[in-house]
Amino acid sequence: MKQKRIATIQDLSCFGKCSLTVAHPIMSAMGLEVCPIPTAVLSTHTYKFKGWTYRDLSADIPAIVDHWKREGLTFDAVSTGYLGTVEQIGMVSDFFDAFPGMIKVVDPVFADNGVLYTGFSEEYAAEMTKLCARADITVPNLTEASFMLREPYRASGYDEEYIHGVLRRLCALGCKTAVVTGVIYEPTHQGAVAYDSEKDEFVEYFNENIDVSFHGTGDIFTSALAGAVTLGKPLYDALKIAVDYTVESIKATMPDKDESWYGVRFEQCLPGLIKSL
Ligand code: PXL
Repeated sequence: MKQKRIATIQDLSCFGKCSLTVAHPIMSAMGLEVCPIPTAVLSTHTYKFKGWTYRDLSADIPAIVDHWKREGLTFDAVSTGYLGTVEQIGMVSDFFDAFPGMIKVVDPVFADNGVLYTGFSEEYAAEMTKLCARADITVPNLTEASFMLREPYRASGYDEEYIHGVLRRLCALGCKTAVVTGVIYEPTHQGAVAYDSEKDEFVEYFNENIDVSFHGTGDIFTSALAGAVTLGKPLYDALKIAVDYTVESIKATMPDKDESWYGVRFEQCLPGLIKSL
């Protein structure tokens, strides 16, 4: 079988495992040819670190895309994550136009725990919502979903009917499949729930709920999910692969609980991820 090729558009944070430093190794380990477009270079990610550097690479993005077009390259899929600016959201949208027919996975990455990430505005959230509407699969957490739908954020105390409603309303914005992560119906279990609007079908997968918060786990989940979908896995299998890998990575990091914001030990769990394919 021909090797699958995925483009991934997000920042390169030199320290603190997230965005490209997790997406690239994870999807490579899954057997994909990974073609990164780094949107910015930062000395660290922006969560808890102070005084980080930020080199905006926006000007390079259209030039890279033009060159790829001239070379006649094609992609089976594209996966996007943290982007710095509204302008970059427009560039990703142009990338979608430049290479039609790819599977488009968009993780909005602008908020968590009820609030926007540092440096992000309501305007950014609204523009990102439009990009998610163009996706085959969008992967918000419940905070991002609430911003996208302009509904109040519910941290807990919701039920399946509420989550299914959120997913239907996300797909009504335009995306084919919506996946919400971090769903907890009962305190012992956490997982992801998806709605495939073309099949009018809900799919869910839960694993144990480990009551800790580690940085970068959203990017790990989305990388494994995008990799699995690009390999042609059905939605349920892709959710299971991504949830189980994220949970294993969190478990492996328990000895580093006090540095949970550096990122998780996803590297030592790669053999298990490969076996799960
Ligand atoms: O994990 C998402 C992410 C990606 N890139 C940068 C970040 C964050 C979250 O804080 O700061 C630079």
